[in-house]
Amino acid sequence: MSFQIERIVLRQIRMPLVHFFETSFSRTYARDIVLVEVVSDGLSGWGEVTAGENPFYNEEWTASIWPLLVNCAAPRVLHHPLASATEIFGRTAHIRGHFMARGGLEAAVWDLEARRAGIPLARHIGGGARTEIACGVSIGIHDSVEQLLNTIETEVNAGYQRIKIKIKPGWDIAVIREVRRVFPNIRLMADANSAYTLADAGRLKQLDEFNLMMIEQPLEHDDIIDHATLQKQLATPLCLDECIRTARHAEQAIAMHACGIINIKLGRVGGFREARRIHDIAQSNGIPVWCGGMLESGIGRAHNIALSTLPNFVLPGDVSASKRYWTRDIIVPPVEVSSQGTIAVPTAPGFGYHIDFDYLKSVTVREETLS
Ligand code: OSB
Ligand code: MG
Repeated sequence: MSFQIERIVLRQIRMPLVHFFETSFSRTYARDIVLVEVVSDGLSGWGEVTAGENPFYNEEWTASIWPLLVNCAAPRVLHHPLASATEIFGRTAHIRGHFMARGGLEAAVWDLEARRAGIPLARHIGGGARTEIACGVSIGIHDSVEQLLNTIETEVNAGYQRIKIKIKPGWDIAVIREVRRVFPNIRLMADANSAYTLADAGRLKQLDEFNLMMIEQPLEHDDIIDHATLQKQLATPLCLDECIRTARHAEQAIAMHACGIINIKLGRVGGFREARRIHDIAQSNGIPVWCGGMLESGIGRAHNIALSTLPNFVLPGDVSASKRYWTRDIIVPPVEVSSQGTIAVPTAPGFGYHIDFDYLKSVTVREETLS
């Protein structure tokens, strides 16, 4: 049964992080997040735009989202008869890049469609076979190794199934050596967020001795070819994040043996349609995937849980408990992680949590209704 989006409500929220999060490219103390609500026939679907506060992870940032959605994406979606949420990706495909802005809108329509069908989002996207997902944590760069070891101990004791630490030149070999000395048996990986070049191959090769599950995106954010050259020199599998923006990129990276693993982020690839295509291509080539995170509020977190129920999400992802980031989340209940390091997949229609409208209102700094 076809439907139309009658109204789109954009909201920007501002929420402080419990603890700053530092990557090789920046330190974040508070998040500025754009949320997308789509309305049809008295039902709402919700999406989250996963762009950061600065255009440092990729070219998008909080300030680029609003004009992109208002001027370019929303007019292509409002009041058009839709047979299915899969059409949204194509309706905005004339826009070059800006996958996070488009993906937030796309995901909202998937959520709406799941609610119209009265089924959980996980099932609606073709997943939902699992009742729980496996969780890891992403741990930022700390001021000292001692503090980092404390954080790792906290997360291991909380039950998380793998630990990812952020690295950059000068916060890499010696730090990982110390982490391995103290935690010889944990499932451990490192994420460089493009902080190295091929000239650092010798340095990266030294990481082979630490039995890492993978090294994530060591080289340029838009590179696949140098990663293939590097992969030949390393025993440790590379995992690609930033440079896999489309299914075509995934195909090319796999064909070139540029990686052994792919991190799929819903926003980075423009939503569920492309995320599923990348998932399927990886699966048919024997490449495992896992779900990455972008310090999401509960809405983005819930979408990541749904995505993680697809069958080839076989490695623990970066989808973790709300309380690691927020003193209070905008959804109720917050996302909780069991002592086994798992999240129970919600069974209610749509993304499966309730929005805490009182709290949402109190953190909203900008709102606009498009109709
Ligand atoms: O590369 O995975 C990344 C956060 C911001 C930008 C990039 C990345 C990250 C994370 C955080 O690693 C994962 C999370 O949301 O917990
Ligand atoms: Mg990453």
